[in-house]
Amino acid sequence: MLKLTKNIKNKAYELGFQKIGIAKPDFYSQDSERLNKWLTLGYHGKMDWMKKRVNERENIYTYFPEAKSIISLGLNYFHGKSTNEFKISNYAWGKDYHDIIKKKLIKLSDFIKLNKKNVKALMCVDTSPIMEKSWAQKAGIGWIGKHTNLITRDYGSWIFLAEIILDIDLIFDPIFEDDLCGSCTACIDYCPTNAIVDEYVLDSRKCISYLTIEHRGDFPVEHQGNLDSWIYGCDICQEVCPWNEKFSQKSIEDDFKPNPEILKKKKKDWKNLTLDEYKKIFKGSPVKRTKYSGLKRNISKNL
Ligand code: B12
Ligand code: SF4
Ligand code: SF4
Repeated sequence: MLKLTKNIKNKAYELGFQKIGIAKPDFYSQDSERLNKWLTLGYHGKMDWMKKRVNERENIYTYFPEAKSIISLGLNYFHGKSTNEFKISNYAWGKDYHDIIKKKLIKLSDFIKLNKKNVKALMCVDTSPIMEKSWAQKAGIGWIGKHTNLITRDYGSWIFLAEIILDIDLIFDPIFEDDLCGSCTACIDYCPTNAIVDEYVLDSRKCISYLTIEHRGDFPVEHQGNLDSWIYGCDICQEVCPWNEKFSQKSIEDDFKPNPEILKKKKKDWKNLTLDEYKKIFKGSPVKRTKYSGLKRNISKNL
């Protein structure tokens, strides 16, 4: 078990992940309670998919009854702060992380299967109904900050999370028990829409990231014209975090390198963005999630 655990970790580092830890699956009632409270308060907005599979999200055994170990992985994507007239979150400057990470997960899963016959492995990145930040914290990777993102000591919060859940035992890492936010409240103070309604609690309906990426159709009246120059996602609460100011490291992943077309655009270029240009610039990019119509809506709300 120890040898296999070590080999898996070495392979994950070799594949380019910066962080890896192993969590013990269990039903954690506190996570379940917080998730249900969040949904009851309507903080998920129109993300009905958060509600639909709540039974799996709140209980890993409903999603994967045979779960015995959860390998939690972190990939650094940081490439700098946005200084453009219209801003796109730095996680979306390059290729879509879902595709990049999936390829790495397949390689890691194949490696595990080669070392351990008949193992059942479930790969997750973002879209699976599990609470990725909580599992990363339980795997010892970092803590959940007041802005609700998972922060690491050595890369800040600019890391994507992914998991491989196995039906075999591995050696677990100790849970990251510390909360290193201390008395800081920078993320709450600087959020332009007061979306962090309480420490560690986000109301998506007020969050620019939700509005520009997940919300379909026109914006509710109270959020008209309050996008603070963001046209896809928002990085403010992460940019002002002292842990990011101190420990951010440039990503070594070629696929996350900024597309120069995105960074050189001025306000007027965005205003005149055509469908053909959109398709060309955002081929294989996360920005395709909001579609041409969504991006045009976000641009027009910032004009
Ligand atoms: C839904 C979702 C969103 C929603 C809601 C965000 C949210 N905070 O829940 C929206 C669209 C707004 C969003 C935005 C972003 N997202 Co998002 N999102 C998700 C998704 C799919 C589910 C998150 C979830 O379960 N939310 C439910 C709520 C209840 O959970 P929670 O807010 O984390 O609450 C927990 C804690 O805050 C804590 N808590 C609550 N109350 C209290 C009280 C106390 C006292 C304490 C100690 C703790 C505590 O307990 C809760 C349960 O553990 C995950 C992927 C996944 N499958 O997990 C990605 C994910 C969280 N997103 C991610 C990213 C990158 C972003 C953005 C940074 C993108 C951007 N730049 O625009 C922003 C960040 C905005 C922000 N400040 O959080 C990454 C985060 C990586 C990381 N290092 O943490 C994830 C993990 C995707 C991935 N695979 O990498 N996202
Ligand atoms: S992503 Fe932007 S709008 Fe959302 S909580 Fe952070 S600072 Fe506020
Ligand atoms: S800005 Fe401060 S309070 Fe917010 S997550 Fe970072 S350390 Fe925690």
